[in-house]
Amino acid sequence: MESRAAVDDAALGREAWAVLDANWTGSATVPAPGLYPHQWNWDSTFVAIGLARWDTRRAGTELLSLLAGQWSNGMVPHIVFRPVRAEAYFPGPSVWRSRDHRSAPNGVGTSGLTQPPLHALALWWIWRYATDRDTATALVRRLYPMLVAQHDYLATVRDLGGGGLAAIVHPWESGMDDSPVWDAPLEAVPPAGTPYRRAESSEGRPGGHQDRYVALALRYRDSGYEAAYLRDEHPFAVEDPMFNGIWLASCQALAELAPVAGADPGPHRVAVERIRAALLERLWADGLFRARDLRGGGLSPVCTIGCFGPLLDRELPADHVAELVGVLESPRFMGAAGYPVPSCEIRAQEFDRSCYWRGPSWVNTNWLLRRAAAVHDLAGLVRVLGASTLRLVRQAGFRECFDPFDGSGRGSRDFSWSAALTLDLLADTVEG
Ligand code: 2M8
Repeated sequence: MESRAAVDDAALGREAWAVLDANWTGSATVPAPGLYPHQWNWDSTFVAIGLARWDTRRAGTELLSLLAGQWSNGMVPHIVFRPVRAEAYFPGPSVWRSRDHRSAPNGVGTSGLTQPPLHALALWWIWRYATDRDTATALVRRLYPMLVAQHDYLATVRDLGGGGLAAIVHPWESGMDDSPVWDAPLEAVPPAGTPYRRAESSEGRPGGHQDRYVALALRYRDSGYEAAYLRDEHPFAVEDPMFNGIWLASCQALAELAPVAGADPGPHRVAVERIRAALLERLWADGLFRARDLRGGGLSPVCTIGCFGPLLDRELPADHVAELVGVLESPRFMGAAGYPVPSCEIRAQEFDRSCYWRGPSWVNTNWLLRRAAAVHDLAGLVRVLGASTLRLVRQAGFRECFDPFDGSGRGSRDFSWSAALTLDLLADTVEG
């Protein structure tokens, strides 16, 4: 494979900045040139995290422009469309028709789905590492009520199982679109019948479910994005451990940010306890957290990177932490991959080293697991995850994802979260 092993930290940092600058629109960062010409939700949270130690104002602008797309019911959409090349990505604004919906913002087109709620953790990161304290304080005060509204939406409209967790209603909401965890729940979704047309390259994407992705989006849209429809009729509803683990970590972040915003941290602590109890009661089985299909499928038998999401909870009981880390470090995940962490258990029938979210290693999930290791004081694991992630980008560049066995890059080049999180890892390395 293409090897750039000689790239030193300073050069790597400069290359990362060049990618972020090239993908900067003036108010937000697109995930990659060409393939993703709009602002994506969790991509922007990772970009904000990567910028946090270097440029408070730009990190804040990234989050603010995303939240300009927030719906009045609190939902933060998974895509905020740019008017330029609006239909260059499918499904574009003409499919989602957010402008026709009373809860959607005026003047900006968005999708009707959400993505993992990492926003409060990203804001905490900006606050924690601020280079400009006054800007960070103003930012926390401005964003705090928006994030409270986002969390309220998840706790009400999205608690479709009634057990205290938020359900995703489309694989796109997980951020791990093609994960084999969604294969079984998607079986219950009748395909749209209209062929999925994707202008861009689909290298590394499984073909099987595209029609069902579109069908799900259209059904939800045609219901008027109604909460009652989601509860009673929508055929896809899954409690995902990564989505909920991220939500819990964001509740912990809101509890710390609340005093900065002059608010009471108490409700966020209550939410943390509720989500943790629900994760343990509803998703824990056989030593891992597993996705629960609320439409009848029960707990997923497939183990993926998503199973480790609740490790982000710094108060997760120690025996659960030990079991999870045991699996993570075993040959099922890190132990048999030269370039960890594979997005799916290697021994699983569904594992595919080259297919999006079905095997490749990703910089963002590596970063999340490294953060999880840090909150549990697992210094060795923090070091390994940081070093192996930097080795990936040093050797193959800021690719979208990587082959877990030989480290070669897959998907888009000049991918924003790979570049941004490299900046965060480099800063940590420099700090020692
Ligand atoms: C991928 O998802 C989009 C749909 O949202 C797609 O496949 O077109 C995923 O990797 C997702 O996690 C990411 O946010 C998005 C943009 O980078 O691309």
